[in-house]
Amino acid sequence: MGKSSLTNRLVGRKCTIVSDKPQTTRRRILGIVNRLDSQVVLADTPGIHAPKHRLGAALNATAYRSAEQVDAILFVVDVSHMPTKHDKAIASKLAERQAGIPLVLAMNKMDQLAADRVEAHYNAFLDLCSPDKEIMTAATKGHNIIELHNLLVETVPEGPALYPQEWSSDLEPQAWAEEIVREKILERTREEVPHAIAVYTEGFEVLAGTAKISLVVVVETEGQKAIVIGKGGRMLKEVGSAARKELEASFGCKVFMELFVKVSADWRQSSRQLRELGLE
Ligand SMILES: Nc1nc2c(ncn2[C@@H]2O[C@H](COP(=O)(O)OP(=O)(O)OP(=O)(O)O)[C@@H](O)[C@H]2O)c(=O)[nH]1
Ligand SMILES: [Mg+2]
Repeated sequence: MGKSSLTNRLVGRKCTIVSDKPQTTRRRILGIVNRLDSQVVLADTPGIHAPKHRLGAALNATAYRSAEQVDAILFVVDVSHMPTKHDKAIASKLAERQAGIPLVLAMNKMDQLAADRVEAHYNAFLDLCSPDKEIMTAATKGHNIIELHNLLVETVPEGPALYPQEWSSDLEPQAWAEEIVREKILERTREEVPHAIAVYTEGFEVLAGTAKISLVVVVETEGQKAIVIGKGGRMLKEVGSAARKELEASFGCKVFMELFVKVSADWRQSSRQLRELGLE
């Protein structure tokens, strides 16, 4: 769909992870867009979907909760196809939003839309949700990002800046480490595996200019554990090395990382475990 890709583009740096697997975003992450004369705070959310587990229901709840007490809602759709049943369901929920909250529609993936389909798809999405403002975007190509930013600035009421100018996100370093490790696993796994993974921090300390991070990768079965570890530990090593490099660049210090894999059957169905992982 492109919510996180658009967030990163608008912020101008990576503050939320992106992958080609559905349900990549699991928590609300603020992306703070600072310009000389404005600050726009975006709340990137999980994608609303038909849940298969307690985790999915929790993700939907996070998304809907994030749409409360906001100055505007940015509804991101994939304009490369006509509105789906799913888009319709979200639109009817959005129609029940609190009175006075403007709706901005971002019709993303315009790069995938055939020229002779533009009018039909554009009109279908406008009819679907009657937005206050709309724009077509291509997050991956950076099309219409400045225009979308301007539209948001025009739409939300003026107020004092909520965060320091140098902030671009509200994530703590250890939460960012968890997200980056999960991203590196998402890039390397398929089918059920990406969905069955969660990452949490066991230790995080900065000593003499080095961040020492211990992270646990939770999976649901022994089979998934074997996949994540890989032959002779190769996969886990690759994940750790890619994550470490990226975190060193983002933290600006040396990173020493330890990764452990733990099987926890049915964690996605367990209210207690979802709460412990900060997902419910
Ligand atoms: N062609 C094309 N692909 C895009 C565009 N925007 C996003 N993508 C791709 O779509 C996939 C999903 O993008 P995300 O930004 O993670 O989407 P999301 O809405 O945050 O997804 P969830 O967090 O899983 O709900 C990634 O593979 C992106 O590279 C776009 O404008 N055009
Ligand atoms: Mg996302």
